[in-house]
Amino acid sequence: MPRPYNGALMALTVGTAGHIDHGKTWLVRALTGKDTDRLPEERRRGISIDLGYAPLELADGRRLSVVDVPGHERFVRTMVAGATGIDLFLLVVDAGEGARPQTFEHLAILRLLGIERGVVAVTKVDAVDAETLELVLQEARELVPEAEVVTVSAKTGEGLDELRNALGLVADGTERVCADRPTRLYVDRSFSLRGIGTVVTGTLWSGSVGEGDELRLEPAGRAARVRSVQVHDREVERAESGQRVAVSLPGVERRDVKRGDALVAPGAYPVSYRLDVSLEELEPIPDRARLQVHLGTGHVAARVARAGERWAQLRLEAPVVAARGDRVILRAETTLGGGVVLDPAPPRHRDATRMELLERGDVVATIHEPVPADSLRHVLDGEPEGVERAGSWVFSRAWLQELERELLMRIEAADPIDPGIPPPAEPWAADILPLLPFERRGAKLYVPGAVASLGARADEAATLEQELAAAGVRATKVGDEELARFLEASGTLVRLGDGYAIGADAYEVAKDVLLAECRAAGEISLARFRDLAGVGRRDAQLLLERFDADGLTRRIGDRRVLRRAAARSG
Ligand SMILES: Nc1nc2c(ncn2[C@@H]2O[C@H](COP(=O)(O)OP(=O)(O)O)[C@@H](O)[C@H]2O)c(=O)[nH]1
Ligand SMILES: [Mg+2]
Repeated sequence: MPRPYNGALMALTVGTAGHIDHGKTWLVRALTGKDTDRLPEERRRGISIDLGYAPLELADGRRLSVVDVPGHERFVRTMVAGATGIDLFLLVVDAGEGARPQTFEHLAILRLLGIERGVVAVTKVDAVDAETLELVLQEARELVPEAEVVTVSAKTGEGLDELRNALGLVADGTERVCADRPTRLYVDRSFSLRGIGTVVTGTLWSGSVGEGDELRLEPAGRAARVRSVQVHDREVERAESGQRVAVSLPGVERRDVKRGDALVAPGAYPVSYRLDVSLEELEPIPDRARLQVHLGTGHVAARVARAGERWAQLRLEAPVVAARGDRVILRAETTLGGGVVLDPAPPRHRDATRMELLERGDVVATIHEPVPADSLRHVLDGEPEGVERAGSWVFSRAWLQELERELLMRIEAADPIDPGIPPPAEPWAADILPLLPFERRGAKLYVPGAVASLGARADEAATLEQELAAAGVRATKVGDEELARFLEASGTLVRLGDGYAIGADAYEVAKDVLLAECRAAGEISLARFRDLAGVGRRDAQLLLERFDADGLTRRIGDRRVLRRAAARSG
């Protein structure tokens, strides 16, 4: 049985930074005895979660973990991936060369990620004269005024103790700020081991992970059960945030998980195509700029929708898992800037006012129209206060009052002949409309007790009634369908097909003709009804169709018979 490993000892991680060939890897090797460029045995086994990581013993026995990243591109990736796992920087500057482009860019990225504490090592001092060294030291102090600058040589070992002490000092004042948040780990590698299955590695950003945990791989939404957990190559019962871990997920296929995926507590984080961020620009980032958003261990193409002076909505080509407060790095050819996530699953519209409120932490003030209560979990700790709730929706009192006013205005503008309006079709309608003093009748909303009235159409109605009376059983075309419907409901007329109508009395007359003939002869034809009623063929046809529709008659070929109910009654 492997001895349980107390990972807390490794809780603080130092990330190296600096221009290529300035001596980072050599310095890490001199400090730790571990060559982070060459780990052939572990590489061959392909299971090490510690690639690039080396333990650093301090004079007082404390240990730090140093991560050294080969190559410029991998620096960016690893820094963002470790954003909550890297606590301190070790910026390495070649004493013979001074700061170079990647020195500046790495420093900018560290600042964008909020990694503010660290040490500058001016190295290779064995190879320069005092004058050169003094110039480079001067430059380093100006570049990173907040950090101690130490001179070292990996070759001679000069200054290594001072560097360890300096790292010990900054470590003293540093506390890890995470993470009673739910479990989140971004996958940096995944592989398959015989007899074990799929294993993923990464830095545990928050929460903990232990055997038997039921987690989820996002954005695919795939369930993942944890069989075992390793920290620095040793089995542990439970790993804590900030640690580098390897998690075996036997139920997951190797091809179903890739770098950039997030292993999270189910439902704890949104999966989203949009991020609202507050921007920090190294270069001006224009509206609609296309760039890469680096977040966690992945990056995704995005378009920038700027809002106000300092905010933007990042519209992503693929969904990501993020949380409020996450840092992102924005890159094209070079690093353009960074951002702090204000809302990891914002509404579709960019809204500078909302972003400003979110940045100030005034989440409730951003709530106006209904949002799913669920969506607030990601920007709010605890329950929202001072807002209204209905069903699963949260909204402001003011919004509800506005809605009521608006609906009332629309009802007042509705045709008095049917003084209702179609209700809002938004998903919240079913939960929220019952709060308002309206009455639902059929498909429409009315003021309670509202009755239809002719309003301005009274004259029109009177004229139509005269026309209908004069026409008798002959059909009359009625252009105003609403008026026809109203007059039918009030018992004045009966509507026929094609926009025709006849007076209600005439309809009764025609019906009597039909009933009498059918009872006598058992059936009636179109021609016979036409002759008996004394109307034209078209009107006869329209009337018979209405009788069919009223359930009086049934059509058989070109004849009609009474339905049973009609045959029995009166
Ligand atoms: N003279 C001298 N050369 C060094 C020292 N450290 C590194 N170098 C040289 O600089 C090269 C690059 O160092 P390396 O650590 O690989 O740089 P990295 O790209 O920053 O990791 C090495 O191959 C050495 O030749 C040092 O302390 N003194
Ligand atoms: Mg290196």
